Amino acid sequence: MVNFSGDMNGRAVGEPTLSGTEFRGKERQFVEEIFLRINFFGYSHVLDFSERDRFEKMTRRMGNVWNVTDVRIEAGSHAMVTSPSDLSLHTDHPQANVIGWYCEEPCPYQAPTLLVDLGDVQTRLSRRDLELLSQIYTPVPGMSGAYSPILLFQNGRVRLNYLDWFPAQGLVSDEHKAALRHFQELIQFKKDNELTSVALRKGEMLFIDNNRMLHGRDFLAADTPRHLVRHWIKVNEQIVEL
Ligand SMILES: O=C(O)CCC(=O)C(=O)O
Ligand SMILES: [Fe+2]
Repeated sequence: MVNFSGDMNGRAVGEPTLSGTEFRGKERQFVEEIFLRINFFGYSHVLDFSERDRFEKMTRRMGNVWNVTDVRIEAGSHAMVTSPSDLSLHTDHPQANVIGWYCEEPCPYQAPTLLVDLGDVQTRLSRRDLELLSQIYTPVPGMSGAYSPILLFQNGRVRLNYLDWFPAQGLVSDEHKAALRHFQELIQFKKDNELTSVALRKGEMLFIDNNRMLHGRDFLAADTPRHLVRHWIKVNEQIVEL
């Protein structure tokens, strides 16, 4: 099993939420606590107000921040993320193994970020389906024309890349189509039964394992002031025996 940082041996992780205030001045420990939660729950939600500068320092500690995006509505935007559209559950660019969001301005009517954990996909689908999913490709968000397999075995774990806004490639047999359908049914089941909604308040942060969790949101009003800052982070993974 891969651990991004730190060691979970003997550690009780408790909740996916953390108090930002409690870790003022203890930023190294703060980052470790966030990683523990990302490993355990697939995400971590930092409650209470932090400055944007603190978020930026934190993500730089976490790894290589190679893309920064303002997630807010831009008139006439062609990019889904900056349009008022709902976003069905998806992953972002697979090389962003952690995504961090900082809430500059919340949505007055609470448009939450929706999360589904696929960390157990290997036990929920048959071996054959997993193999077939590694032969089906979906687009890589933010890189027009680039595709990546839905499922990839990397460093002993599964790395997901999934998006349903454009047709998948590689559906060459009925077996492939069935495997994709089983994957989509699993997502729907989790959406109906195990959905996590995180409505960020001003100054709060959310971190997810983007190779494991899917995220999305409902429609936004065209005039919402909602503004999240998104960092795509390439974390140097450590492989540890647990
Ligand atoms: O607006 C959101 O909550 C998430 C949007 C999204 O998919 C992203 O920032 O990658
Ligand atoms: Fe996204």
